[in-house]
Amino acid sequence: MKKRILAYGRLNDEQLAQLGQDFEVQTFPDLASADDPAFRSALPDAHGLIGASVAITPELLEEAPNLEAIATISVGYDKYPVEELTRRGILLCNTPDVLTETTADTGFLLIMATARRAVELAELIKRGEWQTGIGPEHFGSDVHGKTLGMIGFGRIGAAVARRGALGFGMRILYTKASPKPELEVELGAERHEMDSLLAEADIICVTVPLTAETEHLIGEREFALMKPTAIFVNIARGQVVNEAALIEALEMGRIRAAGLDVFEQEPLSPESPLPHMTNVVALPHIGSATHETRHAMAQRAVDNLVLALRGEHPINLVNEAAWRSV
Ligand code: 8YV
Repeated sequence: MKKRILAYGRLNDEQLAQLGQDFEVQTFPDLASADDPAFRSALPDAHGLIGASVAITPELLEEAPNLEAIATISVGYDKYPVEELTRRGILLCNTPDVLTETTADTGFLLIMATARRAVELAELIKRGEWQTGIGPEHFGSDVHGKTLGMIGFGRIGAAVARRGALGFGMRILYTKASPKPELEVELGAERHEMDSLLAEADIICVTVPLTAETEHLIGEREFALMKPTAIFVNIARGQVVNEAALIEALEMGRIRAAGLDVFEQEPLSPESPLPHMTNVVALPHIGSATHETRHAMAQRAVDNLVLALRGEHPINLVNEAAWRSV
């Protein structure tokens, strides 16, 4: 009997056909919640899951005794109970590398848009308020030559920093548990303690993964350490930042502006003041959302799942310990 896959991510016909060669595939287009009754009732016979839209809880795993592998179409895996998956010998595969450059582009898009007030000033034209030359009340601040503080210096953080150092002549500071000597040579990056990075950087960009240690890493104390002219950009996860503290820092003018691709609650609640603030550029989590990159991510997830269900080592495995127990 063929193994069964529940596919709730956006896969194209060729990708579905690739899965269909060896496996039985049941699709759940636009699955918004794991509580969906059809999805729930399919779980007991599922050997593989592929998608990114829903959180997989330990309770849900109770209903999936045959599950062997999950391929998430994302690099982040904060929606998955990794320890529990490992305990059960279920492989968790993600999609690093293929989204690095696109997500770094999004970081720079937010840096540029906030520093140069692009969205706010585009709105001004729409309102028919561009009557005379733009005056100092609409001036932005330079990006080139400034100091960029990276909170997180993994693949995506390094790609943002590379754009800053090589394209914009920026000085790069970073905070990370282990030093990155090769990036210190390549980009002249300087490793700092968090507090001195916050105090020295003109632009601060968050790229750390969400873990128990990074939850609310940036809050009232950290915003207070930043320059009043600081621009704060988050392309990681909303929960890394205490959003109430961020709103207050923006409202009180403790920092100048924020560029946000991620929020504590997604989709963002209609009550949130953030997208309405003139000093905020808010995007609906588009970090990796280009045709090319989403295609590459879906393909990587398919390849990972095919390998995992064939008993071969997937290209990207989050929980290596689960492989050893297979
Ligand atoms: C995706 C992301 O938008 O890969 C990640 O971790 O945050 C984004 O690239 C998201 O996970 C949905 O696929």
